[in-house]
Amino acid sequence: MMNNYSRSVTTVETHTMGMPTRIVLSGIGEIPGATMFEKRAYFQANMDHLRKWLMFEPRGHGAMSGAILQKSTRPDADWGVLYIEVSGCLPMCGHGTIGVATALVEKKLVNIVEPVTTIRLDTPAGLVVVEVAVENRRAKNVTLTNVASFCLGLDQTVRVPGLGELQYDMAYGGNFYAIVPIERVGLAFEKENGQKLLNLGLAISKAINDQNCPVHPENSNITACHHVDFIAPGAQGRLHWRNAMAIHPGWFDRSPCGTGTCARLAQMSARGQIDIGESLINESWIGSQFVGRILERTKVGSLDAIIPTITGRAWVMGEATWTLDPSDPFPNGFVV
Ligand code: PYC
Repeated sequence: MMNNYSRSVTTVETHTMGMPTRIVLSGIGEIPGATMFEKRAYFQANMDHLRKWLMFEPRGHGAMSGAILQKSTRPDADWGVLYIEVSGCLPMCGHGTIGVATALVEKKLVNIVEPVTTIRLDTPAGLVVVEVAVENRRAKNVTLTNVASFCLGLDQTVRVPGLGELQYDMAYGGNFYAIVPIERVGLAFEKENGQKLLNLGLAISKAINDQNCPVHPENSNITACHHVDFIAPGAQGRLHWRNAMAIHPGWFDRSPCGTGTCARLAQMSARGQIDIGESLINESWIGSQFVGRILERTKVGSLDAIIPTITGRAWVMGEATWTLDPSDPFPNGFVV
């Protein structure tokens, strides 16, 4: 017990295009497991109270997200990362990776090279290589090369209670995404429709998981869809899109969603709508943007896949020490 507190954790607080990442630097220790995927499984089974403590109210909020730094489990990476958020532990998180890379540079936790610092991250979904533009020791734009992303199925059909039959595409970019043109649910991309879109997103992902649950072809432990991507055209031509990313248990990503942008690139590639080297401008519910590109084509099992890159930026907002008083009635936080 330190200073009468039963727990003490230090964090760097960043936001990536509006979306927070609370990055744990110390206080959690080494999570057991030989790989980051095993560490994620151990954490989910034995340490999930720490996620709730850091993500839920009153320390977090309904759209909170974070990352726990670990020693890398592989010789070719600099740091290991476990992604946490209100919905659980993600295999991979794009905005979180941009936040982590920015914090590693600004806290000088990697060897800094100007104008570009390369950081190799060991994530539960695989190796993610990040290039951070650095000027005068400060992080600017971040480009990450994500894990192989693929389209699992085009024109899938699901019966959604209260909505009827709905067609969607299912794609993976580090998490599974159901991609739905917003007009199919009869709503415009307007703030006033936010709650309706969130409710529909939850109903759609539940129906998909009940009727046609997606499973990663190379890792059957990566399964289920907790993200529904309602898409609408943007104003700047065929490669500018807006997205309302509805995420379990009921919030929109404030960033354009990095893994969602990768899934969208894979789905657009499967539809012949984007080619290697072209730039997709993906815009979030709050108007912030990532640029996504296809670096190369590959395979995941027998499926056509792509290696995508995402470019965005994060800002350090502060640092914190989070403590737990043994008499605190909400040691695991709460959800309203
Ligand atoms: O940026 O990959 C992402 C993400 C996933 C959930 C929230 N953000």
